[in-house]
Amino acid sequence: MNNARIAVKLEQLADLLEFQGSNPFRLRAYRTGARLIRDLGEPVAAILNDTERKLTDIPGIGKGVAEKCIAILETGELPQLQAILEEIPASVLDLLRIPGLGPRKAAVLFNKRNIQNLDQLKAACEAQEIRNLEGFGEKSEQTILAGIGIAAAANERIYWRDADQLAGDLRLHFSGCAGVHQFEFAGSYRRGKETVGDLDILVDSQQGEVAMDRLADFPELESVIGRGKTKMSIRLHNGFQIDLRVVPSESFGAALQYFTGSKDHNVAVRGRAKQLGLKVNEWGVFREVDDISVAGSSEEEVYAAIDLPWIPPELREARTEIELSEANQLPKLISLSEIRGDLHMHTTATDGKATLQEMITAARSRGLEYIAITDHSKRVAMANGLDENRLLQQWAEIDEINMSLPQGFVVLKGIECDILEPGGMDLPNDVLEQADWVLGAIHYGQNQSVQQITDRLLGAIENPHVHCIAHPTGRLINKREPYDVNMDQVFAAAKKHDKVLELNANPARLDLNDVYCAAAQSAGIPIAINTDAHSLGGLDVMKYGINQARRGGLTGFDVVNSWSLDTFLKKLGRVSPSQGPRSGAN
Ligand code: DGT
Ligand code: CA
Ligand code: CA
Repeated sequence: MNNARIAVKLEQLADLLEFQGSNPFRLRAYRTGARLIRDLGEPVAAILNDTERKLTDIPGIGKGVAEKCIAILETGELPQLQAILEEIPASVLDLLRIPGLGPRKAAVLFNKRNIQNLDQLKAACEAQEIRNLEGFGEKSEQTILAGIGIAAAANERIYWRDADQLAGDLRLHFSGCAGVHQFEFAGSYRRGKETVGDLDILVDSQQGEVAMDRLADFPELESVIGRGKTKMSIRLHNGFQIDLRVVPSESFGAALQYFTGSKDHNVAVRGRAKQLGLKVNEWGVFREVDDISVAGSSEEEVYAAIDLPWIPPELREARTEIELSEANQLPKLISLSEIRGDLHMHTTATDGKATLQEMITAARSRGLEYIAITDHSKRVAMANGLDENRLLQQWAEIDEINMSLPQGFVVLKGIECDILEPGGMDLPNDVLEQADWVLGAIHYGQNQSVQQITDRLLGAIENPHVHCIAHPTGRLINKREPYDVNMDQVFAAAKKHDKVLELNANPARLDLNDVYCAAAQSAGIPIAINTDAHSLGGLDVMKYGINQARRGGLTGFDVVNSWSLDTFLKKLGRVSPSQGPRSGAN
């Protein structure tokens, strides 16, 4: 039982209780507990098995949540959740995923119209049966129909972060499995895609039965979908699918290439092979004339057989990678170890869970050389956003801390300043100009017209004191569409005014997306990959941003927080748009 699965059960319980109209205070405890458990650096079981420690020692985890964790670990189930699911079908949870619907309205749909799932809701909207319910109207029908797509996708695809956790569990489960010489994940997971539809495992073994038996023993298994001589598919308790394929060593590279995809990339690979008189499939690369194998055991071999340098999986989307590879101009993709700074994070001054000092200590222990503290500005009253006085006070505190820090670590004075609904910044220029680093961000009025949203962003970019736009499109993967915004104009303005755009590394945001990262790169707009941490654990999401950056083809040259502090500071001094160290093409 991993932490993610415990967290999911707590979240489901909270959702269903909310659906039933329960006390919000109790729900918040479950949701907070779920988040803390998900972000825990070790399995819950390890803490429970340790006589020296208690779950309730973790700030934010109370007795109720701790008892539920114990029940889940002991029985695999949560009795209270089971009881509710006797009355309400689990499919109503899908209704809650529709942006803007919320548990209360979903409850009306269920109680008054017996709507239990997305298909029924879609049909009812199309038949215009919803508009007459209390609290609903014609507009709600349209909003719901638009949101059903997001809810359905959320049902089918999980965040890369969650796939990664599952992949870790599977890898561990297969460790020491007899006869398994190589074990790799392929598919969208290996390509680092922001969401993953299913996990594809590839095993190099002569004993397929043994490997498949091992998969059949995976604790999260719900059912076996199919099992043959060399392949097997299973479904997990949470509905997620795992595919396993067993191949011999001499085909392992070809199979890894084939099942990593993407489909379109493979079409391009096969087309190129054909021109060379070769045939590529999951078993190897073969000469068309006599079917003799020329490659297969490694991916490098497979690409070499069609006269190409190996292509990193993140780029295999049939965009520009074949041409770049052909010209030997594949970018040297950014890696986590190149990151030196983190330019977006919160503290307890606003909605962060850790103090300024704790964030600094945590950032230092993660090997960073500089960070910017960027709490919210006052417009975000819900998060206790900072007004001028509190901000200046925080900056004074940072000045003092900087003087006591050893060489090699610097805290920059920043702010995540709201871009107000009518346009303009939430804090006056004479305050912003004292900052080292100003993020402009939209949190309100996200449903405005394309013209309004675009003008607000352009206004922020044109403001001489704003350095960077945070989460530029505002999307939340599987939860909220991006703003209606003209990104061509945003890119043009960022270029003209020499501004940075953020790639927010939160696994639910990953905003800019991969395609926009590539567009920014070709426009010469630098990117800051930031964690937007609201807790100490929040600093660890950088790796998800790195995935997305790699998919966008970014190198250290493109990413400002991979630069040395000196180079980055020169950039802030607006010396010139391209002061970064050129890591160049390899
Ligand atoms: P996902 O699972 O929806 O996130 O995306 P993928 O890319 O992992 O897709 P998946 O799991 O259906 O298949 C993994 C890879 O295997 C895919 O990227 C290409 C390859 N593949 C799978 N089925 C076929 C097929 O029928 N034809 C071809 N050419 N390739 C396939
Ligand atoms: Ca897949
Ligand atoms: Ca698959």
